[in-house]
Amino acid sequence: MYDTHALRAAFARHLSAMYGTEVPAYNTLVDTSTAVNTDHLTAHPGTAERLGTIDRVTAERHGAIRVGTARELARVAQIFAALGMEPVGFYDLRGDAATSLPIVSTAFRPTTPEALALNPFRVFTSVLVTDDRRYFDADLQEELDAFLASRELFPDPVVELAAKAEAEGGLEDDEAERFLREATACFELTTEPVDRAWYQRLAAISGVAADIGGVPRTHINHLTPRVLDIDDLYVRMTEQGITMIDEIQGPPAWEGPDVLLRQTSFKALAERRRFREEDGSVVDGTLSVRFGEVEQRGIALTPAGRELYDRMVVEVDERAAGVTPEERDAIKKDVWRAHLPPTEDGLEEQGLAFFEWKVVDGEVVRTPIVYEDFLPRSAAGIFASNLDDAGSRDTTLEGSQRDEHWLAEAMQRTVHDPMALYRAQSDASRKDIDR
Ligand code: OOG
Ligand code: NI
Repeated sequence: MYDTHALRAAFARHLSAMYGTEVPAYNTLVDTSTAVNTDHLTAHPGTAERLGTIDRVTAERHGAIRVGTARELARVAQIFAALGMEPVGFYDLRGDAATSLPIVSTAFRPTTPEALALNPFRVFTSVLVTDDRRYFDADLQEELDAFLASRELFPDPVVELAAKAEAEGGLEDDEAERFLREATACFELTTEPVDRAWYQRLAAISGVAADIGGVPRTHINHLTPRVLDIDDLYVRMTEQGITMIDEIQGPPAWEGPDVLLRQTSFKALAERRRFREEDGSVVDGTLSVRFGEVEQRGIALTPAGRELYDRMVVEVDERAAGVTPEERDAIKKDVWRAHLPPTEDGLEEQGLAFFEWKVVDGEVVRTPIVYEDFLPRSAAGIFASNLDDAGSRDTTLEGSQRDEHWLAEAMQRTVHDPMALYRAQSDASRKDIDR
């Protein structure tokens, strides 16, 4: 019998094995991440595991997928529910970024500290907004909706098994193995030909729209290991000849506590795909849409801390317009030192970060709560830096309405508020020590 948590851990392993055969640079990234973590633990035995045990961090991955419709989103939500992964948070990546990103997103992940400790696998999941007139006019929307309605990303048998697993809290061995095989296959790169003209029409608007609506199947876009020292990882990947994007997204490296999430990535090599030409012939070609990403996680910030973070990002933007990535990083550090307390005590005193309390050997010990979610700004940056083309859109038109209620309605599931989850974890730990 595989219970929910065993299914999630096994699914993460299956996906990792599959993705490693599709994108060999991913294996290099995982090996390098493991080496960084081992070395970091050796160098800092007292503090390295403060934000997660080495076993959890080494096994930790997040994936990213992109779907086209509310129905596809609901079906993938059912698959994730079988794995104990629930939708958390609403991210709207339309509008503000320089790159055309006609999507909204959520993250499927375990929601309790116990489940996260057993296996923290999460998937950042984006859904195309086909009725957003800034990107798609009425005719194109109609064609796009018809294309999306004609495909089936998640076949009935796998969705039905997922529903059974959710209802029963797991599956017997043979069904579990079938489910894992079939669910993993849903995210394999297809060999079905891509209609080149259709793909290119969408790519002119948005590379992400083409990756979602220009192809007959979906695929895992990236699978991200977690490291304890992303700066070290960046150097080691560069030394191995892998060209990283020129920035680490999110907070800078500094002497104070790590908060939220730092991420960086590299462009995957062009991948072989088959294309159908306008004359009906099928030819070999390449597409470059998948990439490698890595992350370092920090402390979860309270709403006040998050507001401060957002203000610091604005200040960095104002001061760093037109400068080199190195100068931008130095400015980030400056801004951090000017605004953020340099210690966990300071973060707690000012109510900026979430902590929990435990009794260890009769003493009350405070530990930080790790940030388990994503950052819209960093996500937009990761999308943008891995697209060849910014695409196009008409910003004079009104965007269409999307929010967490739309997501919840589409999936018929609760979309959790990340802040409420951290708050509940913190409050529960206080109650335990008060008793
Ligand atoms: C998702 C990009 C965002 C992250 O870690 O912020 C992301 C995608 O490329 O589909 O993965
Ligand atoms: Ni990612």
